[in-house]
Amino acid sequence: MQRTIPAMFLAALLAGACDPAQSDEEAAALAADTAAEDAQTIFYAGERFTIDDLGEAPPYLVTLANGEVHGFDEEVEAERFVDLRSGPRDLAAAYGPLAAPSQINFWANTGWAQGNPGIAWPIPGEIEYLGGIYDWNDRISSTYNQSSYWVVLCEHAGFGGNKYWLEPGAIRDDLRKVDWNDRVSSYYTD
Ligand SMILES: [Ca+2]
Repeated sequence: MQRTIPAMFLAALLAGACDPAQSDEEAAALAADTAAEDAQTIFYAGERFTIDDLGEAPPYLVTLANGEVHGFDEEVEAERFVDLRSGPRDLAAAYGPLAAPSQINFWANTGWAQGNPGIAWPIPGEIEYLGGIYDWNDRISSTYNQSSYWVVLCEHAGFGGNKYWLEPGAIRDDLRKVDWNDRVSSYYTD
C-alpha cells in the first residue's frame, strides 16, 4: 500500500493579512480563528512549538496531509523537506508517519528516489547491531536525523570503530560524500 503525502507551501498563511471584519459576529469569529491559529502547533528545528512560543510563524511553512505544519527559515530547507517526503513513501506506509517529530531515518540508496527502501527508529535510542533481525548492517547510504538529538553512527557493532556525528536535523542524502556509504553497523544518541 502506498500513501500519497501531498504537501503545499503555505508561506505566511498563518500570519497573513485578513479582510476587515464586517460585523461583531465576524469580528468575534476572526478573534476565535486568530486564537486557534496562535495555538497551532508548528514543528520547527526538530521541536514542537506554537506560534505564541515562536512570536511569529516561520517564513516557510509546509502542511502535511495529516495536518502537521512544519516551519523553515529558508525556502531551500522547505523544498528539501518536501522532496524527502515525496520520495520514500514506502517508509511511511511500512513504519508509520514520517512526520513523527523524533526519529532517525535511514535509506539503502542515496538520494530520495521513490522506492528507495528505508527504515526509521525513535530517537533518543540506540541499536547495538544493525544486522541480524534488522538486516541493515553496512547498508545505509542516506539518512535524515529528524530529531533534536545528536545521533552517533558507528562503524562496527557494539558502538565500536570510527564514529560519524549527525547533528540535530542533519540530512545526508549521499553518505559516499563523507566516506560512510554502506558502513554503519550501530548507532546511539549522544
Ligand atoms: Ca560496518
